[in-house]
Parts: sequence; C-alpha cells; structure tokens
Amino acid sequence: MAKIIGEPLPNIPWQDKPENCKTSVWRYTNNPIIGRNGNKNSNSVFNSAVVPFKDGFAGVFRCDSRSISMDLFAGFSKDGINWTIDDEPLNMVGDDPEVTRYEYRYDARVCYLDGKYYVTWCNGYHGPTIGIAWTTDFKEFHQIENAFLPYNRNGVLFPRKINDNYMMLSRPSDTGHTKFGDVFVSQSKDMVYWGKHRFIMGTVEGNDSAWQSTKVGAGPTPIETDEGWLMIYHGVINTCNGFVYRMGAALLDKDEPWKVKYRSKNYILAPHELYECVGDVPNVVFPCAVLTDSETGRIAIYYGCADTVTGLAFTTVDELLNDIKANSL
Ligand code: BMA
Repeated sequence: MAKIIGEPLPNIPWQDKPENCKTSVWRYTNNPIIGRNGNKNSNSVFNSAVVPFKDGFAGVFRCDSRSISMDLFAGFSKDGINWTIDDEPLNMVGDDPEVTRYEYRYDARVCYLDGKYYVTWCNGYHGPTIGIAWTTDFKEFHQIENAFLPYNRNGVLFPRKINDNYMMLSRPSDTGHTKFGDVFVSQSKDMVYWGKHRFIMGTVEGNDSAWQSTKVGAGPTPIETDEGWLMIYHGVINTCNGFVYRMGAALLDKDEPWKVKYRSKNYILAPHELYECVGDVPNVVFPCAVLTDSETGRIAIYYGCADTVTGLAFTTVDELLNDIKANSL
C-alpha cells in the first residue's frame, strides 16, 4: 500500500470504482461538472485548477469569453462539484506594470505552498511564458515575475521545496500550436530566478506508446507519495484529424524529480465520451488539478474536455501506481 504524504480531505468529491471498470481511472457519472456557461460571458470553461479552501474549495478557472479571449476567473464551491465562478477576471496586483501587463492568461494551476496559494499559468508576454501570482483569499492575486523567457507552457509548481529549492515543471514551446514538447524541471531559491534546469521526459518514438509521440506536458501539482512524486500529465499524438490529447502518469524520484522511476505505457484516460470528443477542440482531455485525501489514498482529477467543459475523474494512489508499474515504458 502506497501512502499519499499530505493532509486528509474527508470531503473530497468521490464515487467508488464501478464494478465492471477495467481501468485505473474512472469518470464522475454526472460529467461534465461545469458546462460552457460557467459565468456571465463564457464561451467555454476548461483546463482549470482547484484546491481545498476554508470549509470547501476554491479554484482558478479558464473561461474563454464569447469574443474568444482567454482569461482566468476565481471560483468557489462547497462540495468540489457545484461551482460559482466570478464574472470578473482575477484581480491581479503588482508593483511593476511591465509584469502585470495583460495580453492573455490561460491554463492555470494552483499550488498551496508556504501558507499561500500560488497560481501559475500560461501568460502572454510577447508570446506565451509562465506567469506566477499568489493569493491568500482568492480575491486579490499578487503577481510576481514571469518564471521563464517565452516560449513556455504548462508551468507547474511542486508543493514544497526539495533540497532547499522551489521546483517548477515546464514545457518549452513556440508561439503556435507547438508540434514538439518535453517536460523539464527548474529550480529557484526565491521564486524569481529559475535555473538548474533538468530534463525529465520527452515524447515516445516508434510504435510502443504512440499516444504520447508528439508532445507531453505536466498536468496537476505533483502528488507526494512515500514512493516519490506522482505526476499526471498530458500526451499528444498528431493524427490526420489533428492533435489528440490523452492522460498519463509517471512516478518521479523523491529527491531528484528529474529521474523517472515509472511512466505510463498505456494512457490512463482518453477522449471517449461525447463531451470529450465534441466541442470547440475535439478529442482533448487535459488534466490541470487533483484533490487528494491522505487518509484513504483517494485522488480526484479535474480536467478540461474538448476545450469546452470541465470533467472530474477518480482514482486512488494504489490504482494509479499499480497501473504504471505493471505497464511502464
Ligand atoms: C494546448 C493548449 C491547451 C489546449 C490544448 C488543446 O496547446 O492551448 O489549452 O487544451 O492545446 O487545444
């Protein structure tokens, strides 16, 4: 039995694994939990991140508008399933207008670290890079320096320092719909200057695991376990109908997280349901957040579906680890 290192979360959203389910991850039966019309002017609500907050949950949501602009909005929930999302975008404050200047914001992750909620997202600054802000109340967000030079996406913080350094996953990219992408980890003493970049994993060539042959990118905040860091990620294949996004998982070394111990050969979730296959961008499942309960080992995964709505899926630390150990690349 593997153990999640973290807080208990007795109110984690949950449904037991259906009896006939052959996979390590299963969907919430009332998916999608958030539809297109999540707030006043939304065209779509997806690729969003949630955390436990007070006696419920809070999150940062990607709501593309009906003019198709990308921005982030705070949201609140009592049960992690029914959400109220603000109509106004995040109230971002900061000393340097060069840093707070807004081009676009999307695909947020939220990480509880050092008593604050850190938000990382894909931030437009002459091309996409990784923006960082912190909040304590989900009302005011203090934006600090962008982590990297453009172009970069999928910046994901670890929930604690490792060997006295903050750690951030990211995926160097380009200005468009990137046709490549490997996952790296970078280190920082102060959340401003990032360095000591280490390669974690790249795409898989050949016929072995083609769902992750075009690009891979980190998903939710990594889950600390007694066996290492459990990293859920997205993997992409380029087909004659365009990109298809699936979900995988890897176990990273506890102290040197650039060392991969196991990695999914089989995907753990793929666009099979109608709301994952039909939408503004068909055939996308894109994980951005997990809730975990250290008491039971339960994991709830929040993921964007077809760049249109938000879905919820479940697994446990044992289900996931057994799966990737039994079917590892
Ligand atoms: C990526 C990002 C994600 C999106 C995905 C599929 O490049 O833009 O936000 O979910 O493509 O369109």
